[in-house]
Amino acid sequence: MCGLELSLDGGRVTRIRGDRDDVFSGGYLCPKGTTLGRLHDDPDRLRAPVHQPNARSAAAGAAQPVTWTEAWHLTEELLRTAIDTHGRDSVAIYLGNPNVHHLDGTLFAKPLIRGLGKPKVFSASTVDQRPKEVASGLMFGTTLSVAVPDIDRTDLVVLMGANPLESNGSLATAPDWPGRLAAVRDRGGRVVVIDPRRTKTARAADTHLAIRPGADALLLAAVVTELERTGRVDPGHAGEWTVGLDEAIASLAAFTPESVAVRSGVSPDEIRSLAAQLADAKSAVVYGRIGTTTQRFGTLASWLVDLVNLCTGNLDRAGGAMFTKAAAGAANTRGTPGVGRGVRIGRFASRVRGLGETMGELPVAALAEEIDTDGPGQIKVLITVAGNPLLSTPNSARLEAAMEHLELMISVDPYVNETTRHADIVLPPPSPIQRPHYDLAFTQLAVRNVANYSPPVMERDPDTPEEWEILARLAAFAQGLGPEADPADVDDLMITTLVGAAVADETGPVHGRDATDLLAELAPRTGPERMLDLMLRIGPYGDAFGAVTEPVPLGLDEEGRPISVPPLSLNELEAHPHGVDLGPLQPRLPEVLRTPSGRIEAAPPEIVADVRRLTALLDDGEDGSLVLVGRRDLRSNNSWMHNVEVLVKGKERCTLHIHPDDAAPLRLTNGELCVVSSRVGQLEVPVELTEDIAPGVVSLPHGWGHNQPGTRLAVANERAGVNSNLLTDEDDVEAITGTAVLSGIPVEVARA
Ligand SMILES: Nc1nc2c(c(=O)[nH]1)N[C@H]1C(S)=C(S)[C@@H](COP(=O)(O)OP(=O)(O)OC[C@H]3O[C@@H](n4cnc5c(=O)[nH]c(N)nc54)[C@H](O)[C@@H]3O)O[C@H]1N2
Ligand SMILES: Nc1nc2c(c(=O)[nH]1)N[C@H]1C(S)=C(S)[C@@H](COP(=O)(O)OP(=O)(O)OC[C@H]3O[C@@H](n4cnc5c(=O)[nH]c(N)nc54)[C@H](O)[C@@H]3O)O[C@H]1N2
Ligand SMILES: [Mo]
Repeated sequence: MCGLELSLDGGRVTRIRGDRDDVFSGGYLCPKGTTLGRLHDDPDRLRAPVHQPNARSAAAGAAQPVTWTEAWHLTEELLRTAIDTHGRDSVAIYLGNPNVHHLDGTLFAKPLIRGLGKPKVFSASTVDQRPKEVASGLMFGTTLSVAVPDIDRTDLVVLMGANPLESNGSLATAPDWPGRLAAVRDRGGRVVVIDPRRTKTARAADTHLAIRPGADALLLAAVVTELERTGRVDPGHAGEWTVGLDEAIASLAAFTPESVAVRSGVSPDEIRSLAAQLADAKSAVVYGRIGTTTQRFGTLASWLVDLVNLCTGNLDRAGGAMFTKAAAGAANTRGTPGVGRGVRIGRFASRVRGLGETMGELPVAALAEEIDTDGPGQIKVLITVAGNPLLSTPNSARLEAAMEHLELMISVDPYVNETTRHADIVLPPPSPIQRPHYDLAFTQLAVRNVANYSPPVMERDPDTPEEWEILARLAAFAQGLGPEADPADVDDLMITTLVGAAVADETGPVHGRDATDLLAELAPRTGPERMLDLMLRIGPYGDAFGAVTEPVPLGLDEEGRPISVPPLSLNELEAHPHGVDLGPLQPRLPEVLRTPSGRIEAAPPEIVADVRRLTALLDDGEDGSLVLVGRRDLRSNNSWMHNVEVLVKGKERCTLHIHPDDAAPLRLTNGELCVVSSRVGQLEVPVELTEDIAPGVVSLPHGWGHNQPGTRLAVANERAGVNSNLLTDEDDVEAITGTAVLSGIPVEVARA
């Protein structure tokens, strides 16, 4: 989402800078953005498919490059045979994080899933944000109706379980968090960070509260109760559109600043002060991120974040938590404004453990058992797209062992890494600078309404497919259309279906128009760009294929003046390479809602039922053992940018952070190796003593643990680190969504 300015000389990137004219990022850039050229040039990045015969046997490692034509024939045959032999219900797909970083994955994962029949779908979302999506879905009606902090106008921001100064934020798209947080303080506002670690973000804040891992729901529940006790509950205009608020507040009566203090590690005075500050501030917002979602009370904590914002009158107001209105692809801009079908969960369950579905997916914590447990419906065929689950999901050792039960594995990925080394065939996408970009996912979570499109900067290598073509071909193969199947047919079918749906949609801007005319207007574009053009044109700022000719009103700017924008289409975005600014976030209630009641559901039954489990936590005395949390650092990106030298050089980063008070009785000194063990596994890692972590808590970053046999990652393998998910426990999942608990894992630490 940061605008980049690339300088090229011949076929090489010679410099990358932040685009100073970018309407959103204004020249800001993080170290990863500057390395796209190196990523492009990385000799280990696959330019051609590889075939790995016997990938999962002891004889693995014999990777052979093949031509694309060979790859299509091989893949088609392997997939067809496997489906014939084991049936469609033996097929699973794992969608990794970068699928939401480009149009191909965002738009063509669905046709691939359909083509496969009814595969078991897993994704990185159930080791990440699923609790927030479900809480938002149940409250507001669609899962990406995530209220984001209006950081540029707020007077008080409370960041929980988030370290945007290292991560650049998440579920709140805002280039330049350092600058934006500094601006809050410069204008007299305050920043509060709630994190067991004194992070870079915490050091830049006014207040840091070192909470015990997993206690966020307790703390927030006590804030609600305190607001109620002091007569400070006032939802403001959002109240008109809310049902169940009294019930929600009543369900939390047991949680008081006193009752939660011991378990949360935050004193009653600090909790009361936090509640008072939130109520007193002209505007305020609580923002919760991965520390609040990948934990035992993730959905409760995510719900409570919005409940506190609601109770203090900060939901849907400037400086509070607001809803982005994206230019394309947002479910909360489709259909009848203000009402919808809402979100249901648990419509089916996993075979072995009976974990419920969310958003059509099963929790990835159940992936290994679905592969290694015999019986009807056992997974025999696994397709991974842009994922590295062997480093990113809990109890990696079990998943690793499960691999040998697979009959076929196909990976779409640019690297032979810890996961894809097990694939029979790896199909690589083009590099990031060889593809167009529009961020369909993260524009929906942006702290300002923006739209920005960039064409490919470099041509693709001759005869290599775009990633959407790979996904479309896999879909066609799975449907039995043969090795010569044309991905363009899948694409044409998709766009015809989408246009058909648009003209049939009585609530949409092109209802009743001739589909053939619209398709002609979208020509000659194809693929994701054609779909994007459609989505923009029927979107909330769209030209509706010529039906809208006047500027589209955007509400009011920061000075209260009305603003507008020419109607959008992809042509319009192409004419504005630095992006189109659609103005500050605007109040969207009740139009944003898609709940059946047409109201904010403040007390969704699925969530309120889980409060009982939280009550039990009050009496859950701690046994004094250490608990493990994660961390991110600026020059990293989950597991996959460690092959770029400038991002990994320097001091070892994969270390166990431990407080000196905890290290002393264990006789651990800085830099020495220790053994960390949990219920499921153990590992050895260097110790780093630091007072920046709360006593009783230790921290390891994730995404390391390279140097596995058969991988092709020369740089990463030199600085392998250890895989923290050897310690996380696949049986430890959040109750409502099945999201893996990655934070607050009981561990033992000893000298190696
Ligand atoms: N212990 C612990 N575990 C965690 C986390 C944690 O905080 N602690 N965080 C979790 C989170 S938030 C996430 S999102 C997950 C991530 O989990 P995953 O998505 O499984 O892992 P990544 O490391 O992001 O791997 C991305 C893969 O995509 C490939 N790739 C990169 N670009 C492209 C592309 O354009 N196309 C294709 N096809 N492939 C591409 C890379 O080579 C890599 O193999 O990890 C989770 N795991
Ligand atoms: N540099 C870098 N940037 C990234 C990524 C990366 O790997 N590296 N990954 C990207 C991805 S996929 C994501 S999802 C985002 C995540 O973005 P963030 O959510 O900002 O991620 P983290 O930096 O892991 O911050 C989580 C914080 O939660 C704290 N924490 C752990 N347990 C608890 C708890 O129980 N309660 C509270 N209150 N805090 C807790 C941790 O100490 C940590 O500081 O980052 C994205 N950006
Ligand atoms: Mo993530």
